[in-house]
Amino acid sequence: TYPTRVDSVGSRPARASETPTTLRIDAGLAAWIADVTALTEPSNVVWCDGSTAEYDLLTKAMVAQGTLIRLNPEWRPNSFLARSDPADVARVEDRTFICSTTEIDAGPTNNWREPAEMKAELTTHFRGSMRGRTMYVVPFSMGPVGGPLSQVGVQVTDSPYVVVSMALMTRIGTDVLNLITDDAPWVPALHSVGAPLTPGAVDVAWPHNASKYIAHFPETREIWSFGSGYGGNALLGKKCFALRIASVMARDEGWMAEHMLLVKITSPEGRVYHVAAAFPSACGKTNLAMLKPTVPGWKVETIGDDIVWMRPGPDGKLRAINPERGFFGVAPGTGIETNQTAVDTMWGNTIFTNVALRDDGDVWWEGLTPTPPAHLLDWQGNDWTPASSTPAAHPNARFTVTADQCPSIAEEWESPEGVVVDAILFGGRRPSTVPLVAQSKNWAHGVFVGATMASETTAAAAGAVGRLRHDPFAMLPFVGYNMADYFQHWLDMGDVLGENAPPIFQVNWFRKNDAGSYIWPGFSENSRVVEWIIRRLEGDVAARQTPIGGLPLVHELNVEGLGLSDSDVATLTGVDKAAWLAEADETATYFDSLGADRMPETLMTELARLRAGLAKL
Ligand code: SAT
Ligand code: MN
Repeated sequence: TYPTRVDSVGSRPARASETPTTLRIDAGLAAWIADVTALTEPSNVVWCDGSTAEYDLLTKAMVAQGTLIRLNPEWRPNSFLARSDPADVARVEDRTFICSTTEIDAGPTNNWREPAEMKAELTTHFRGSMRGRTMYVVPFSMGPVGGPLSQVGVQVTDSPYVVVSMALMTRIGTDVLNLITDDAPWVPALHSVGAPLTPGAVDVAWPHNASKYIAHFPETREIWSFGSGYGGNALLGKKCFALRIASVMARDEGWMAEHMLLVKITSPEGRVYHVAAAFPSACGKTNLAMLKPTVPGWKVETIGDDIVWMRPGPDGKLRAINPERGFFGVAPGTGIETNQTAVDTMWGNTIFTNVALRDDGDVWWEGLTPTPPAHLLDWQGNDWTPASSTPAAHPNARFTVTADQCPSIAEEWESPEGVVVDAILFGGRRPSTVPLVAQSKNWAHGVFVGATMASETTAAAAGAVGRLRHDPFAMLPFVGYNMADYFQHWLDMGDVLGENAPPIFQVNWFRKNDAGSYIWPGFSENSRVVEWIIRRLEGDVAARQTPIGGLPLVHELNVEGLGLSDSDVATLTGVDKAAWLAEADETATYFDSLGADRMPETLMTELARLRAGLAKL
């Protein structure tokens, strides 16, 4: 048992002896914890065991403190609402840093800082930053504990909200602690909300610091995050480890860490396929991961909704796991009409952040139900009615829940060796140019398609929404090294995989017509595109070869009953030559901005081929 199970509010200084005595603690870990304790000066240190009792203790304490509101258990058992500070609601990309020794290794797409300088600067912020607070030590595993594709880390945090969120999103606790040894690599992940409490001071519901730093040290595989309590900035197993640090590990070790969902698809004939798909944040990954097909006979089951780690298996085929344990999904737009499965997943044991509170003690957000309740408290706790001019929920409001509650979860979702990837999809929000679906000509062309992805920005990151930006592989904010080198790594993986490399498809659910409305209904109807893709894998349908890839023959794409006009279908399955020529020019400029000397020759050749092909149309 742990000697420090208490969640004390005392101001007793932490002592090194407060580490669990009945467990074997790796000497390197103990030394790091001692250093961090001396630096941040918490009043208390708790080693988290990952038990239900611990979770309950923390949520109770947060309810008492005002950080969490317990929802009406009749509607939403063991569930809570957190209201963040309005200045801490999304990832802060301009405060996210890749600290490699040389700037060129971070590349032009990342904010770079010299590692020693960044550590010196951050040390001044972390000094005493946990005063008056409890420091939690959270050993966590990304992927099934002990699995061949899994990795471990230890997050230190002074936020109990982060601890319970990590408990839902990753595997935490004693099992993982036992894996941390001198000779096995683990990632130290230091986090503080940066709001020390002076004796007698009253805490706020959502402590944070106006000065935020999300810093990554890819060469030493460390994370230092300061000043934010928001998911993507503070749950360090997620974007910071499973994408930014893991992308560097993956490059060095011959695997891939990607911003992808992962699904199992069963055809009417009972054949099983696994598909990984990259989309930027808040572009429908969770909805596609939980797709309820409208096409009879098809079944889609969920494996992951945000991050995929892939590695060639002993048979040479690409195998993938979801390194996470839960979903941190966007609430607004997730509803009974768009994603009933997600709604069913959150029946209980869920933490909601920045959604609205109903008078009956349940939650609501835009899109949950077609009609809003007559009265709510909005995400900041203010009275709200349907006549209000502001949204009830923040556009980046989130639900946090374990994946095993998902009715569509696939039985193999926790398979430690992963599932074989049969196809890879790339998508984004593209109102123009990009067709509904196109099959890449080969791996190199698929990598070109991934490298040239663009999407309209969303509320998942602080900043303007709806602006088209390049987002290669949906990894723009998540590649922990030079983007051109990352493209090269994708090309290298194709060489390793050879004929086992899965086919790549580009998809776009967001094409608009001249009147500015979406042409494609999306959501469940995306199963029609999934059907076409699987039929391509099976060789059952043809593709019209064009410079942008293989497009569906109009009569082989199932649009029955959707009420699309012939011109709509032509737009969805056609090549807009002028738009693509402009896109090619834009791509040339973009590739240039990534460093002409570093860009893989193969991608420059693909661009030349695209231009030559378009010229002949
Ligand atoms: O970065 S988060 O994990 O908070 C969500 C996202 O932007 O994909
Ligand atoms: Mn994401």
